[in-house]
Amino acid sequence: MLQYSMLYPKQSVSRRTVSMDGMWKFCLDPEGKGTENGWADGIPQADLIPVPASFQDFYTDKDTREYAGDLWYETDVFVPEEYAGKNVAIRFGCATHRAEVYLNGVHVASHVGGFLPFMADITNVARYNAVNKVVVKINNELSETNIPCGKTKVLSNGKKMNSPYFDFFNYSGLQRPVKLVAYPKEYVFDLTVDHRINGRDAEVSYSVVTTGEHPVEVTVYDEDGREVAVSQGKEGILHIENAHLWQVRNAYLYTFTVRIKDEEEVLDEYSEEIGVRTVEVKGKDILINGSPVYLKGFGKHEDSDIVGRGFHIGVMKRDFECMKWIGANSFRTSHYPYSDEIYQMADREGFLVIDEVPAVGLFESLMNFMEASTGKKTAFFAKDTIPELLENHLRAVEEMITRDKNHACVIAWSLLNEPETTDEAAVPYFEKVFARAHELDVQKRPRTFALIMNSLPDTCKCYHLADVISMNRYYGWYLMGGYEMCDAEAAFRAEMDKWAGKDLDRPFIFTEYGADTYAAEHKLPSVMWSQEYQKEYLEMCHRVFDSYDFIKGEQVWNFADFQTTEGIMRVNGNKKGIFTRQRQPKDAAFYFKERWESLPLNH
Ligand code: GCB
Repeated sequence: MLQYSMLYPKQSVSRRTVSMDGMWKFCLDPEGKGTENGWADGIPQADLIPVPASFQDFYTDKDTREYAGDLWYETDVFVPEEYAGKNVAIRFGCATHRAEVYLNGVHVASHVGGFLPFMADITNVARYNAVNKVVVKINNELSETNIPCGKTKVLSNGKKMNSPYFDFFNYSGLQRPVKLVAYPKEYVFDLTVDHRINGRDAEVSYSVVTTGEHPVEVTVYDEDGREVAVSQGKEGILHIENAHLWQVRNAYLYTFTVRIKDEEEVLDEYSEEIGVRTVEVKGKDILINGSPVYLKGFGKHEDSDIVGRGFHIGVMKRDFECMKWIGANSFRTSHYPYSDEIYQMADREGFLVIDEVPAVGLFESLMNFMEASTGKKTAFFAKDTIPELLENHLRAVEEMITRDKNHACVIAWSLLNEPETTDEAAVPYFEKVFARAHELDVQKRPRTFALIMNSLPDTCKCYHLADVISMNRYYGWYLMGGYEMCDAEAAFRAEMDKWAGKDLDRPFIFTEYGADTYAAEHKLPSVMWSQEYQKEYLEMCHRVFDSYDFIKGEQVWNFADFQTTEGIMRVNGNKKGIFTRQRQPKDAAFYFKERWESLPLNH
């Protein structure tokens, strides 16, 4: 079990949260000497920078944007008198990729992994009714022992540089909201729910973990605030009569309130909005509430102008509006778990989410999208970095599932993106990750991983572990692009025929397919990179998808253009977006709107 609660910070009769977002002090530490120079007590010559945000795109010099190493943040936080006697903590939405936290010079937390929240307990270190100094040391270097994988090299001028084994910019820093939280000594540490539908009624089994022995009561309220079910005890079953189910793009959220009581006194109260629904894979179908669905949507990124990977509530809103307009019903949180608020919104809007752990780059290559198709092998899972990598990977799986398990929107766990699967050494690694996810999730949601181009029916050693087979395929782009499109289609069909021949009786979805497209480029007849080519390419892929009855979803790559490392393969970023980075439609968006609005739910 994790040392801190992953429940989203909420206000209640017993809980307080205060946003710590705003301008923080900031400085880089290229020499890595901050700790020995006493920066935990306060950082020198500090600039001011917004939190939450990635630090990279504010500055106008390249050394800062490309910086790899330690970076320090500092702010003051006032801890009110009324918090004395409670648990007090600082909750970081994330710190990318590893962090050390100090309060008034005292070390209060360490965390490895850049895309999941953690709490720094400051109860015994905080000065009450006073201003306290918070200092966070972050390191953004990539390695093969932490996810996402990459390496850090040193240039001839002595500066370090990150070389990701993945195709998104290594944005980092305090990229998500930070909150000061106060909650009682005896508190609700965790809540887990699982749903069963019984005719018109629903049975929700629940379990609550608290830090004490006082009795627990769980009450369910409908959207009008009416009490519809109540149960006593840390474990039990809530019976909801005539339940409003959470449906795809037609959400209904009940409020589950957990109270720890001492007679009539409420010691702690915690509420979560929960949709009642079931998820299951049966034969070739993905069933939501017993009915098959076809996934229509995107691989996404948390990525936008200026704030980089920083959570921005306005960007989130715009993204959901674009996805609703185009007729999507789903997205994958490629290639890392997103900010909590995005799942809350997906719950509210009825979107289906494939939740992905940041296990990307488990294939040693700077351009795996190219090299995978050449059959390159890197023996990644035979390296001696694997035990430490696995430990970090398993912890990220635990943090993700613990945080996201109650979200109705989360219908599957994606446990890796495009790992090397052609080597037997991958198998034991995969088995451990898949087993852990199964053990942690009481809802036993389907587990998957995104298969890279060289993970073929006759080369992939790991697909048998996936409950849903997720394919990333680029026939007609990285392979046989342009006028060779007819051969691309033939090769694509030949691969799909082989999969069909395996008779796996399992759903397949496309988690990636796409063509880089420059929004300003038009050409008749088409050429690669033009808007016309993107559409022809997509039409070809859809012809293939529509030919196989076991294909149960299409999530195009990508929702929007996004920033990557610079290089000859990328024109200031990846341009496979159906929307531009500013969230305006390319021509393909109108084509998708037409297709998705006319596809039946069970295509
Ligand atoms: C992939 C990766 C994704 C890349 C994409 C591309 O296979 O999973 O991160 O951005 O290809 O566009 O090459």
